[in-house]
Amino acid sequence: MTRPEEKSKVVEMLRCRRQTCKIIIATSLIWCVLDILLLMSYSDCSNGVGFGCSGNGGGGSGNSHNAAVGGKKGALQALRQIRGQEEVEEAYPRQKLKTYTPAKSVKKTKGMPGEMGKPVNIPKEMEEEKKRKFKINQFNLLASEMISLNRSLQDVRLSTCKSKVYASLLPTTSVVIVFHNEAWTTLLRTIHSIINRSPRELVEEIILVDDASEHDHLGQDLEDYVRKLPLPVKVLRTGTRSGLIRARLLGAKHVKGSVITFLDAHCECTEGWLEPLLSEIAKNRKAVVCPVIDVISDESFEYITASDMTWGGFNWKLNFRWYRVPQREMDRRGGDRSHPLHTPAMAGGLFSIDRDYFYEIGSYDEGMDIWGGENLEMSFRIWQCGGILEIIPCSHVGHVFRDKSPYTFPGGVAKIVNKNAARVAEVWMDEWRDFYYSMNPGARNVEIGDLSERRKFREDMKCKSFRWYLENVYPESQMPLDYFFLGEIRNDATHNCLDTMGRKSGEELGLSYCHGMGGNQVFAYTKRQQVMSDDNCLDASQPDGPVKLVRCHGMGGNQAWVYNKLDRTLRHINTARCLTNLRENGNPRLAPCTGEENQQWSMADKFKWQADKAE
Ligand SMILES: [Mn+2]
Repeated sequence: MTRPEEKSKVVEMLRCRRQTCKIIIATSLIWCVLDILLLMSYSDCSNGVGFGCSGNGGGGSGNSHNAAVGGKKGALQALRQIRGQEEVEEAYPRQKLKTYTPAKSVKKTKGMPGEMGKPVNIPKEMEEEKKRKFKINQFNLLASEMISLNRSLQDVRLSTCKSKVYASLLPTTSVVIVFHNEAWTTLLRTIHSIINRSPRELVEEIILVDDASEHDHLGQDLEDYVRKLPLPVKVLRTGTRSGLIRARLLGAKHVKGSVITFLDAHCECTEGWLEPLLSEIAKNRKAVVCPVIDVISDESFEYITASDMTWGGFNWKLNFRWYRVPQREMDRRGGDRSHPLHTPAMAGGLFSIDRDYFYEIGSYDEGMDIWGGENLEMSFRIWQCGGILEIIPCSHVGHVFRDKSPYTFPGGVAKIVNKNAARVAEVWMDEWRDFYYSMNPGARNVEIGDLSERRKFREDMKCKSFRWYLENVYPESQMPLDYFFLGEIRNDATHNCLDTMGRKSGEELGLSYCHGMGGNQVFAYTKRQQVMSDDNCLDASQPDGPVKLVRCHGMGGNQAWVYNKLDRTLRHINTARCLTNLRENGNPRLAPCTGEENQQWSMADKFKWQADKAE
């Protein structure tokens, strides 16, 4: 290159740079102006005087979003969209974001069974074959085989979801699917539904992790099949049975996308499932997000939409359960059902998480085996260590739920699940661990392994207490925040103990020989004057009627009791009667308070420990 040429090049570069500077300054100015406008319109309306406030005084700041009216509304909406994109670009460097085109709807294939998510009916003459095949995976394999791998589904989203606009640039994801002896058709339908219903640009790859399957079709056949798919699909193999956690960690290690999406191997992703998940993470990389998990019937493979009004919780046994979303959370979302829902816990099979955040927040507890408890462990960890856990109501993924697990657990299911849950309790639940142990005394004796690493993580990350979690994330929990007592309630006359006898909500409270083993004989007496056993409370509706176990409502009323430490009576407030052991081995009932021995209940034993703090 000669000198003059070089010089003109330099001049051109300078001009170019000046041009860039001008653009940068101009855009900054524009943003400044927009920011001021935004700040003004979002300024606190609680005093009713902010710009854009409706001016009716005590409207509360919650109304500020609705306060903007008329032409300004549209302008604001546009601003919000730009704002949304800005937020995304703060969390992710521009080069990691991709523009994308939403996937087209999957068209109905005429004549194929199960199209549009309809149930499949097996003809009578195939009943035998159906039964035989059901045993292989514990779902109707024959039905699954009759359905197209590209089956069409209804668009199950709320109408407000369909019109939502997401940022035009989003981070990419890798989908990690772990399987063990999965059926060919369910696994492939999962993969096809991802390919069919995700914006192509946003799925970096699908990573299949085979956890030591024994079925032939999951070997070379699978690798040959996925090679021909229009998306990169990797097949990794653990070699020996490693369990869900270690298999997922292996998959995660190979992820190239910015976000990891974990899915089960028998799912169907629905229209628009991916964008709302990625969008939420793009706005806040510490958000761990789950789709609404719809039900694919294990009997007919019908696609059944699940309620967006349920969230994840757990009981004293640390079983994950779906419960109704409380009004408190509806209010926080301004009554908008399409708005992300803060959930205390996740089911664990299906979720998306920023890849780097997955490791920052402690990935998984590798001391856990096979399956079970890891979802609660992760839920507590996310909340207590500064993340948020959400269900995104605009994202729906179907999952085949089964009554019975088709897998074998080395050493037995109970042993593994007890060990995993005990690790959760020991590391994350502080004093509330005793609810788990008293309900599940067998867990006290399991070998739980070394906890030092996980405890150190909790300390290093300065994670919050379980009390904080119960107060702020899950006030509706079955585990009471403040309680005076946890343990058996013994009658002084007969030395029998209150016993749920394993009965369900609506059934009568029992009484039986005190065995000292916890479980059905464990009750908590709470600051809210409840006598609880797991999610049921002692409940009496008439002065002479039975005392029942009824799902705790936390509203006092029929479930309010006062325990008197001095005369040791347990008095039902509404009826002013006392819990009485009328005759040996009969169910305890209410009777006028006499102070006799058959109304004296002792709550004093080794479990009593939170009394001082609660009083
Ligand atoms: Mn599953």
